Amino acid sequence: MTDAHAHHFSGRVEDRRLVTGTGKYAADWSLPGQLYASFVRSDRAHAEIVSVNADKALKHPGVKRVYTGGDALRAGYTKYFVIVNFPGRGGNHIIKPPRPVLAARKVRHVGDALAMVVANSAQAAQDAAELVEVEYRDLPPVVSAEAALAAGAPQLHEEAPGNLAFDYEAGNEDAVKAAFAQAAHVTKLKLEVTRVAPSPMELRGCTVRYEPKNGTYHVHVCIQGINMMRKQLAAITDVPEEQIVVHAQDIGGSFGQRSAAYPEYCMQMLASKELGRPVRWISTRSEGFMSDTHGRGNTVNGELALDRDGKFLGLRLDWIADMGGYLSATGSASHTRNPSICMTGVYRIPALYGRFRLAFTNTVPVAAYRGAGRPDMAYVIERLVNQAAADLKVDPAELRKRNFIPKDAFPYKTPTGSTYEASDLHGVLERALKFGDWKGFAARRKKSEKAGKLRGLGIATVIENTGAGLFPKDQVEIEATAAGAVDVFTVSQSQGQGHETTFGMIVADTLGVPLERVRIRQGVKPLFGNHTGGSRSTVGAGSVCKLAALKLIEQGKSLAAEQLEVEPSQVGYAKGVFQVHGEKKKISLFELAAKKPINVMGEGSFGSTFPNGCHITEVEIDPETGVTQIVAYNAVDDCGNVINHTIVEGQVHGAVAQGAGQIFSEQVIYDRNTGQLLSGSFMDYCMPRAGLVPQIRMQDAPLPSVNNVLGVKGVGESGCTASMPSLTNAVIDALRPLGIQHLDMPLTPAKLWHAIHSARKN
Ligand code: MCN
Repeated sequence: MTDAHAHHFSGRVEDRRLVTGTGKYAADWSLPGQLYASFVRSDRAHAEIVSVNADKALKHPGVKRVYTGGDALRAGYTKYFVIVNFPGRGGNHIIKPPRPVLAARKVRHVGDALAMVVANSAQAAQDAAELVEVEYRDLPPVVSAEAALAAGAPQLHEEAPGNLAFDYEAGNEDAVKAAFAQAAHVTKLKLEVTRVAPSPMELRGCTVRYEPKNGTYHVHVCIQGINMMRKQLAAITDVPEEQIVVHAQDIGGSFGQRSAAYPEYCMQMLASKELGRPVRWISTRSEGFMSDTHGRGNTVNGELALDRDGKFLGLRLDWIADMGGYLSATGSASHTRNPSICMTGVYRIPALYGRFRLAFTNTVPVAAYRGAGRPDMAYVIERLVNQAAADLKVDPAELRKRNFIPKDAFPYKTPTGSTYEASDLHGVLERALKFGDWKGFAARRKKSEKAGKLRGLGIATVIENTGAGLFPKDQVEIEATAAGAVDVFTVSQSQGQGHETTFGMIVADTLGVPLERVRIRQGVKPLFGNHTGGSRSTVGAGSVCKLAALKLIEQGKSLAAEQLEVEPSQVGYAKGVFQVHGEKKKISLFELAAKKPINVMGEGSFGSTFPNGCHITEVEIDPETGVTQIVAYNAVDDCGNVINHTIVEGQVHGAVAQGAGQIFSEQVIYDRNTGQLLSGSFMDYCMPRAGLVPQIRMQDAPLPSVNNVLGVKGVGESGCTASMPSLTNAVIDALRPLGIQHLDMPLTPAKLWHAIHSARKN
């Protein structure tokens, strides 16, 4: 490799390892003597299991054992963990129907696993799985949440009458009623936030080894953090957390999807213990589509009340979320409390009320997906605001300005109980309007018109909460080693976010040592702390990296003082060297560590931070084909102090691409009559291509958070939150002259072509 290349790869610490094929992913764990599992999955959306006959499969060469739902029931693996631990409307509690880790009496979605074959090779396991004979008694399926909640719908779980898993509310219903009674105008929209398949590059996989000596399960799996995985596996299997060791090195993307302890892993635990050998399973992509959790899936009726001057008076939402056939750990919180935290958006809206109903349907369970409810909420608010601007014939940027929470009102307590710590919404908007040349749009639209194209201008001004988390504090351990390295131990887990670089930078900067000396070690020590999700890692674990490094300096000072034979108070520290004030006597951090490693534990807890931003976009639609080109994407984001701009920009690019993918092409589709998954491969599930988002320009507008020592706000998800409404607003802006007020995502060429042509006929 030439120096020029070496320099290129030095952008992120982890990149050389990852792009030279020396990363270690779930499928790279290969254990001596391992057996292979393959799952038999339901080909029906909803059915009773009459019988499962494994006779032929058991006779297949190499097969060790076939497990069925009865084994899952006998083991008692029917409970699970969900984050929702708060009551809903009228004090009701979330309903958690039992879910045997292999379906026992009923299957509830296509892909529901009902048997597991364990064999000497993956091939034998797969072949034998096809020999398992299942007799079903079909039941009518229901695949949309609205239909599932309607009277007379097929019932999924006897514990959940009417398929209602949870009825949640936020805000004040009476205050909203009063606000609407005062309104000069009410804008209404019914909005669909479609169901999507997160589709990380790495396939899901797990290898479990049971250690009989101490009753410990070693679980090698793709995760977002060891603690969340252990907590869930323990909840399902009743194995104490201390007896579950989770191993993971590199994760090939997750986006919320790898946070769950999936049923397969629990069956592998059972089998590895019983068979006395490690059991490995690596998903195929088709299995992934029907068993990895999906994201979003919300149907929302929204109403915004305004006064004569265009001031927002109240917002009312009737929100129905599709949970799929079973509750996932994160889906229920992601579609109730999460969106309600930022229900006021960036606006001063005195009265808010949202009712959130979670429905069971005969589909794959839904879990957190990049943004976990916040993009959905931002989409709803920002679509309503643009529609209100159109209704009142006001410039959408102007309407926003009139309603922004002013800078001097921060910290701002919202009607749903959040406290936004610090934002400069007008400042960010003004910058974005310039960056996106808002004023010059009319001329550009004319030019497009001449070329026979419909041009639209989109805007979204959004805010979301990042940070906090399930575990009330984060711990980080730092050790300056005899070998001259600084090892940083954390239980957060990068899935592509570049923590080895940014956490390394935080520690290196605080200690004043070169970045090359710092090594981030994820999940190898059982510390307390949160997994990587909710864009919380930098706010949480990142801040603790700083605190721990400061502690290391303090501890180093007393050790240096002993060596230099002075009082600790006489020792100063800079750039890796302890020196006596006003004297030449000194010792370096690594000289000191060479005598004895210096080890400290840092910890801290930090509240939510509220990153915000304004994304201004432009699209050009060809009315002859319905094809949309994103011709400009200008993002201004306030994620507080920026640790590494390139990484932040990369996070925004990636999330914008995911948002654009959902708006223009991605969608999980089930057949309404049969419940079959129609988008079960990349042939019919349309991932965004690079050409969809040709150029994203991004500017930082940092206003430091006051909630943590780094002054950071999270950034990992904000690109989804802003891009979905901004791009939709751009498309609708292009179509509005034809009388089109709204179209639901995905805005495919076919959908746009039909809309344009039927509008022109009328
Ligand atoms: N960062 C920074 N300065 C800031 C804020 C963040 O330099 N002010 C850096 C961080 O140090 C980190 C990255 O940006 O390297 C993202 O940080 P943060 O916002 O703290 O988010 P997390 O690290 O907690 O990542 C979680 C977030 C989520 S919730 C999803 S989903 C998501 C995402 O990150 N999944 C991803 N980005 C992803 N990126 C990749 N490549 N793969 C995924 O699965």
